[in-house]
Amino acid sequence: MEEKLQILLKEKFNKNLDNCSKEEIFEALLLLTKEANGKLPRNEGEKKLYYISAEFLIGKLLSNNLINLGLYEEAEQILRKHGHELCEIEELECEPSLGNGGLGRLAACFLDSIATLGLPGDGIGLNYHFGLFQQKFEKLKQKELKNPWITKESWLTKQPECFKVDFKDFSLNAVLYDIDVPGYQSGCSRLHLFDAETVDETIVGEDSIDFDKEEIKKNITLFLYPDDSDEAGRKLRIYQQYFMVSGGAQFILKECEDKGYDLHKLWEHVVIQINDTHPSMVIPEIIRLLLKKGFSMDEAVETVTKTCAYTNHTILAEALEKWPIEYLEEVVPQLIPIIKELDKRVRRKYKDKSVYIIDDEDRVHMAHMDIHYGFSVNGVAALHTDILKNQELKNFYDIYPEKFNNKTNGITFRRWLLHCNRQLSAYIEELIGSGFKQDASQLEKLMDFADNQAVFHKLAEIKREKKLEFKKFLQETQDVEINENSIMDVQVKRLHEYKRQQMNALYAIYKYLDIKAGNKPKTPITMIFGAKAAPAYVIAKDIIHLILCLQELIENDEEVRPYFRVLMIENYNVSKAAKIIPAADISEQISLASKEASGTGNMKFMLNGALTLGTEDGANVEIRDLVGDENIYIFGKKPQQVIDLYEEKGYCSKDIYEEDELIHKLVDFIVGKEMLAIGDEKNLKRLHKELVGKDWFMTLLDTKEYIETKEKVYQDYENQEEWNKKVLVNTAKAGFFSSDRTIEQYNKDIWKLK
Ligand code: C3B
Repeated sequence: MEEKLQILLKEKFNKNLDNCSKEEIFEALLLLTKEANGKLPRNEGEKKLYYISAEFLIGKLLSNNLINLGLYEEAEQILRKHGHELCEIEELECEPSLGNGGLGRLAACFLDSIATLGLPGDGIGLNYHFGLFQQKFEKLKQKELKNPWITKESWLTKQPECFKVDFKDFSLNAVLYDIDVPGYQSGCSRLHLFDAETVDETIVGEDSIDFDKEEIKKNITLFLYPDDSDEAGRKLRIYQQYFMVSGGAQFILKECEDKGYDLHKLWEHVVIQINDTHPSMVIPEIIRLLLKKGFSMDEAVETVTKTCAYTNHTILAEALEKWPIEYLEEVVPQLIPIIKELDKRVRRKYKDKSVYIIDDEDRVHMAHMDIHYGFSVNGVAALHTDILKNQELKNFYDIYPEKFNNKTNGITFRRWLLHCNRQLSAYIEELIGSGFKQDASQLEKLMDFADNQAVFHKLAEIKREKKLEFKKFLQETQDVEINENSIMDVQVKRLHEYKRQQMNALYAIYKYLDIKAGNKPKTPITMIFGAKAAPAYVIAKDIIHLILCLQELIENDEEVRPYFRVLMIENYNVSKAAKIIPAADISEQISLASKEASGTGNMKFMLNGALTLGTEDGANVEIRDLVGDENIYIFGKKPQQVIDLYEEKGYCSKDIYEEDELIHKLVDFIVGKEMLAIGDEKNLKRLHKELVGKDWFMTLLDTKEYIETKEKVYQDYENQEEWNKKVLVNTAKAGFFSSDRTIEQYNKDIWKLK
């Protein structure tokens, strides 16, 4: 490898490892890695999976590729010999921002596992030039900027194929850019990203993410989920979705025909996993293409239904897409007769209006189309799937019980342990050998050390080392200094009211006032937030403002600051997650029970030895079942209680606010004189009004119990021996949450690939 690197440096820059820059090493390593990826065998078979998703939050790739190729250690040693550090080189890579949060990151973990398990399967998505926006804090508020990540040294390889995609008034050529996905000591899969050559990056200014939403040819793949608060934004989203699925459908059929397979037996050679409803138009699009090839409608419908499977990732109404049929008519009129025919077939069979595809208001329910015309419907955690079967999609479950199944999410341990926590990974290897790297369930062997003081001690030492690394990173990037001896209490995830960052902020107010009243915590506490809010989500942005105001208040308070700090990380993304999670002691998973479909951050924290403080929601429930009640902190109302409250309209935040003195005080602090002296009255008052007058996600319902439980967690931290025992159990029991397990289950129950 050293020789190869030297040759590359010589050829490209006329330099060698001793006199080249970090940037030059990065480029040479990228070329070397790309070449090594290219030499891997493609995972092939009689039947192939296409995972279609509007998001693939892949993160930086260099180090993970090196790990999977088995080249990381060698590269590290060679560079060190010549005075370079691989961990510094990897910082130079731009992070592709091709996803929002959990759903996109899950898709990336899945590709890693598909490749690792040697399954024939690829991803299909879009090549957003500016991806998800970059977040800046200005005047204690979120500001959005574009996030260009494609450079000449990127992983994308342009393919010769291109496909014509027709819209009502014009057509675009869908060009393919591919990224190789090497498995861990295995073959290779591929991520295919569609793009249009007409896209014009110059229509976006330097200082905002505004652009003309109606210039579709120029903007189609500029941004991920542009602000869809207005009609032009929503239509652009339909353009994007159709661009992806039409390109994807043509590509899939072409691959199938090129291999000489009969399209009448499509399902024997192809399975399409539809990742949430964003790619749902692939169903009518494939039908349309098959009709053009001479299929009868019955044949086309049967073929597609045996080929497509749908994953549901949320029960939030706002995320279950329903497109007005007139929008679809304006963008893709060719699909309308097909969608109407699909709806007609449903109406002929079922009287129950709630299962129709087109409703009384002429809106097309994308999920309904997926369920009727796909062969599998899965939720992403046991609780979530139960809620789908018994509540949200009950009427569908009654019709098609055989289609419903659960696939609890997972994460790739290559990125979320082997790479982000090399120290912990090395120590685990010392204790139980290297088998866990191939088979995560072997982590369970750590239970043999559940009473071993020396092991606890070492785990604590590694945690402190990761805190120090994180401290250094923050110093360099955000110019703040944190205390490595403090408890790191972390909530990092997208900002949404149902995830209840506002409840954590209310706790921060509680703690601030408590310290002011003279109750100093034994061990200092650092509360860390990281979250982007959708640009048009007003209350979410108000919550960010509140947190930044609290941060400011405490930073300037000499009395409180040594004991308690609030810190919001700017532009939280995959790379930052990899630095924060290994340093965390407490993992905040405090969504309103029943609302978080699964969560995957919860799994990353657990694996890295942080204890969960969470509600009975999503995969938290499965974490608790695995580690036992004594190794997790669960609080709050249960899912069924919450569901009942919604159904009976039995929740009134104002009553709690009026009746509970403490809650009243905490909520009013938001608009008290300290805060108004720092923040923007308009934002703070709006948030206050929302909490008292509406509080749709029931923050105040659980606040009291949250405060009590969190106090207990901090107290328990003081007994380090007991604490580190819990830490060990959490890591030991995390094996179940490997995405390799998840993918094996998808394959066994749904895909059936060889
Ligand atoms: C998320 C859910 O909110 C998470 O609970 C879940 O763990 C992940 O998906 C992965 O399944 N989700 C998301 O990130 N974006 C959506 N549009 C819908 C769900």
